[in-house]
Amino acid sequence: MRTKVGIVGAGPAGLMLSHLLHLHGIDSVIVEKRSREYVEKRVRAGVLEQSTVDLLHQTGCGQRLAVDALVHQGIELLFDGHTHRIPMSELTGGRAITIYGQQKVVHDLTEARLAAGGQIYFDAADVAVSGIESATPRITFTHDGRTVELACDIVAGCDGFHGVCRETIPPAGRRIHEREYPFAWLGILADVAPSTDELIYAHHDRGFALHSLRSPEISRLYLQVEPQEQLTNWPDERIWDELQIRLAHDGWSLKQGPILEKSITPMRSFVCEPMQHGRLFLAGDAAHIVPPTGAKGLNLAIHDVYVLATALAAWYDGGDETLLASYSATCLRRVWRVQHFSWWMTSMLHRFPDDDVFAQRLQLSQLEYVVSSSAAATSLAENYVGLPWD
Ligand code: FAS
Ligand code: PHB
Repeated sequence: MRTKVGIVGAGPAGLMLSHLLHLHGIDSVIVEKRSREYVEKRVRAGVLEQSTVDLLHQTGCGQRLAVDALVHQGIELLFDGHTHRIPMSELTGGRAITIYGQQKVVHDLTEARLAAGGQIYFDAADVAVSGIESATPRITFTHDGRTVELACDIVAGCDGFHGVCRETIPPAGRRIHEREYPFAWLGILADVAPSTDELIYAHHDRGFALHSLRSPEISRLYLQVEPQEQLTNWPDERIWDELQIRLAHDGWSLKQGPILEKSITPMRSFVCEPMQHGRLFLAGDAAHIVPPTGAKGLNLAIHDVYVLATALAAWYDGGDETLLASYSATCLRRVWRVQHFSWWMTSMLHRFPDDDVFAQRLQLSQLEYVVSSSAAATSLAENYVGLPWD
């Protein structure tokens, strides 16, 4: 088999890249190790930046989003028992966030690709990438019992943090920068109407908590837990009890309901530099991981593939290689801005086990400053809604 761009991974990065390439008239094939059902059911991100939403609409994938999504113009910070609203749209000239589950983004993009005749090999096994330093890299895999060899001009590694593509870059050709945080997030999806109109980020002595949502009927909530915590230690009752304590504030109550899904996500910051090697280009979680406190992972993946698709179009249309050559540098500028913002939000809101009173006073002082200074609130707001793309 042969295609122009072989894409490993059918998550948001791989699907959006294939969709954008199609709009540029560039053929691609996606190779995904999981089933379509598994990929579309994975509960993950929920907050879309303004630029991500704009791209979905501009490229014809925003129909369901326009109906089902919730547009939010602010978030709440809760500390010392009081909430403080950050009026983000007011501070950023009207930019907003949109609440729309990652599963729906993946479903909409999968539908769009298949409707346009896109080729996605789900349930691919033994996926391997080779020849990335040659002009004809290959992706080999097993599908329906057959071994398939896919010859490409370009391989896009969109296979997430645990994928195989990053490791095909020779160790001498890549530098890893990372931070492990001394906590994880326990996330739940609950069949209960949200108890808030906008997201509440809570700083508490017992640890961070977040009240997010998915729809007027479904709530999404998170708790900071120990880094190696096991779900078996967290029966539903204990989860709700802890959320009640950490989210409590005057004149407000948290509604509880059946928990539909729960998971624990470790917290890390991770960057692979550079994000390209020969004919291999990494995008999304294959190249970088951010702590979800800034709601950035999915949005950063979309920006990567927007840059890559634009660079590939310039190369195929006119032989201009400059954008491809600067792909990694272009993406890393935003990656490090988003890494810093995600680290800053995480450092300000979480309980660090070895923090002394001095450190806790610094956190509270930072929070007080952010909610009382227009300049500080604007800095949080413009990063949270997403800085405009270059
Ligand atoms: P993805 O991991 O989504 O997709 C990679 C795809 O590649 C997967 O479908 C995988 O099956 C496939 N793959 C892997 N290895 C392969 C191989 N060898 N061959 C073929 N295919 C292979 N971000 C937020 O903004 N907010 C959140 O609340 C949030 N919560 C998260 C919770 C969890 C548990 C996790 C793991 C991540 C969370 N994230 C969150 C980050 C997440 O949304 C990612 O940023 C986003 O999925 C990135 O998309 P992709 O880069 O496409 O990677
Ligand atoms: C979510 O709704 O899943 C969500 C919202 C904000 C975050 C992380 C996750 O910072």
